[in-house]
Amino acid sequence: MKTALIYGATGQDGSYLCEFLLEKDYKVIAVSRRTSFDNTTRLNHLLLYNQSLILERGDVTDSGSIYRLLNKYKPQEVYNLAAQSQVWTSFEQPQLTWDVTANGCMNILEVIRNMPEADRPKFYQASSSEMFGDSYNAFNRQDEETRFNPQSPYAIAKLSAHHSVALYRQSYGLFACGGILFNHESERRGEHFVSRKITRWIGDFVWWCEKQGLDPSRAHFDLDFEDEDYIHSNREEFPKLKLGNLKAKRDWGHAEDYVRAMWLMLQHEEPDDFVIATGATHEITDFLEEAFSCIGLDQYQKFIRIDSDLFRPSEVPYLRGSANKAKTQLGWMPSISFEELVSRMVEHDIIRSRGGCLQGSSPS
Ligand code: NAP
Ligand code: F7E
Repeated sequence: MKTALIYGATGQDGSYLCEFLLEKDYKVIAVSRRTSFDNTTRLNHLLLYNQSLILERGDVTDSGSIYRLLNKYKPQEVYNLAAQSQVWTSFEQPQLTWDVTANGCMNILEVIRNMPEADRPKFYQASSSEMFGDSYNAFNRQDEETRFNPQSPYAIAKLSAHHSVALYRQSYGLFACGGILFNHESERRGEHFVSRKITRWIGDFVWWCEKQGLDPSRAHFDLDFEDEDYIHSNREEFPKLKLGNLKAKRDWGHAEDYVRAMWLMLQHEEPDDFVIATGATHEITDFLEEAFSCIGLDQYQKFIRIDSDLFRPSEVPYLRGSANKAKTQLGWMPSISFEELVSRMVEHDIIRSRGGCLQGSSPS
């Protein structure tokens, strides 16, 4: 039985990766940082029934704890998904972002480098399409050869970690891979990312309508006042969805597909970097249209407000990846379409707002 150790196991990708590896018969060490409130909501459905999943406390900013865990379990594979992963937050907390997202990776690499060669695990680093910033190639895509031009403290920290992985691979012969993953979402996505913010709002809006006996797809609302912050029914009001820049384009896939790619990278004969993306790009407005259409509404414009505070000091305007290398060398292909991704998220959040209990879902 192989052992894998995951930093960032409590996050969106971490929970899907735990499921994936358990299905492949791994013993999985899920590392979670200490918080004052339960942060294992996305894992609880697995922790309850699975003997092969072990929860450990640890933090990537604490080298001693990394040393302790890697030497205790001697895993064959280590996945570093830990990060301060919100781009917007990285502008407000750049040093924390650097400590966790850049130094955290270096701390793990250093522990692995200092292990006896026979004990060294293979290492996966969660790199990001944000590293490309505003750069793309002659085919209007980003691939492994595209120049990096990071546009946020988050992207700078990720690029530093990405370069560290390449350096340790070349200099010390570590089996270390950088997965340059484009945006991937899911029913377990953090609630401050734009996709989930939209689908959570829709879930709450549907619930608000149902409470009053209204059909959300029918025009029961007073929507004449587009500059107002609230939607009015004859009895109650509901806050509109506040968003920032709707013009940015993202290449969105589903996290379930993307964790498979992480594992495939570590099964490849040579360590390398790979772009993982769907190859399609959509504006935030496309996501809105698709999500609102799931509840029979075709005019999302009337339900949202643009909030200038949500614009970033610097934006990544256009992401569209080319995953040809992963397709040919790893046999990886995405299986979940943009439309399916959006409808799964909307459906999930409607049930959740109604008070339904869902696997791997966060409670707030
Ligand atoms: P996420 O949901 O925000 O998960 C991040 C994880 O890191 C959480 O488990 C978090 O713990 C943990 N963490 C934060 N600080 C830590 C620390 N000091 N020590 C140990 N763990 C710490 O992110 P995700 O969407 O699953 O993404 C996984 C990784 O891929 C991240 O590194 C992200 O930057 C990167 N990435 C994501 C995307 C995407 O579109 N999702 C694309 C490219 C790259 P808590 O649960 O306690 O907060
Ligand atoms: O923003 C715009 C925003 O926060 C997407 C992380 O997983 O993917 C993610 O980073 C776009 C941006 O994700 C709101 O300006 C408009 O253009 O969902 P997001 P992100 O910044 O692309 C990469 C690959 C990662 O590596 C990151 O870890 O949507 N946008 N209005 C908004 N974004 C947010 N969050 N909230 C809004 O209200």
